[in-house]
Formats: sequence, C-alpha cells, structure tokens
Amino acid sequence: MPPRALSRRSARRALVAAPVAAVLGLPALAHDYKVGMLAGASPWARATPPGGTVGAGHLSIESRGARAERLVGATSPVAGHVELHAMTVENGAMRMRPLDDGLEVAPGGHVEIKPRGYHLMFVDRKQPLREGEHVPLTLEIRKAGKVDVEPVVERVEASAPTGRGRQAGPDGDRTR
Ligand SMILES: [Cu+2]
Repeated sequence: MPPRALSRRSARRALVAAPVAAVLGLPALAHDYKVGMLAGASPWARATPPGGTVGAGHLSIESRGARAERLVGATSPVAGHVELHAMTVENGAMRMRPLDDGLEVAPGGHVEIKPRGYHLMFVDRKQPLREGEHVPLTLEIRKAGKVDVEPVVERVEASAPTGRGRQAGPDGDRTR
C-alpha cells in the first residue's frame, strides 16, 4: 500500500478517537460536562414581604451525563451570600439547615429544589424581590462549572413556578 493511503487512514482514526474516549469515561474537557446537562430548569423565587432580610429560590437540576454531579453553591448580586438549605420536620415544626457539602445529582437523575424540600436562601438580601422581576443567580456546579439562571419572582404565597424563569438550555448554552 502506498504510504500516502496509510497516512490518510491514520488521520481518520485520530478523528474518531475523541468521542470514543468520552464514551469510555476517560478524562474529558470540562465543556463536555456542560453539554451533557440541563441545569437550573424552571427557576423561580418568592416575592419578599416588607421587612425581611432573606428570600428563597427554587429550581430543578438534571444531570444527563454518565457521572454524578453536585451543586456546591450559588451567588447572586441581590444577596450578601446564597446558602443551600434543606427543610426538615422536627417535633412537628419545620426547620431548615444548611447543606455544607452541597447537593448531589445522580447520573441521569435530577433533584427538585422546591418549597418544603430544598431551597436556595438569599441571605443578607440587598433589595426586595418583586413579583415579575428576574433575579440574577449563578449556580456553582462541581464539574459543569458556573451556570447562570434567572429565577422569575412569583407571588409571595406561590408554591410552584409559572415557567417564566430563564434557564440554562439543554446544550448548556447559558453556561460559562
Ligand atoms: Cu433557608
């Protein structure tokens, strides 16, 4: 076989090597994790009544990848800091506690951050959350990196989203 044909074939082999590495779970670039997940679907927050200094945000996170993911934190310009909290019932009373290690999302699974379960707590809130406005929120996800979402503010008594929040797309197009 002439040398020219050999080199063309080995070039083609090199081209298919990268996707095969991803399928086998070999080390891949961070971008691959972003493409494989939908983060922050249907984000929303509750309007805040006058006088309070906190607020709560909710969303769902889905991992379409083959590895577990973890929401490790979040930041927002409307709050001094954002904490991930879990609600539990103790002796008949609702209590909340911070999740210091974040929240795991199983491979192919999803978690709902919703009222009476988990929530993102806007601590030292710097401005009221007004119904109809969007809150800038950056999620910190261990492998995917930073993902910007914009929860829409729903009524103060809302218990579910109306779907007006802006979310990261299925291809991670709002990730950075
Ligand atoms: Cu809380």
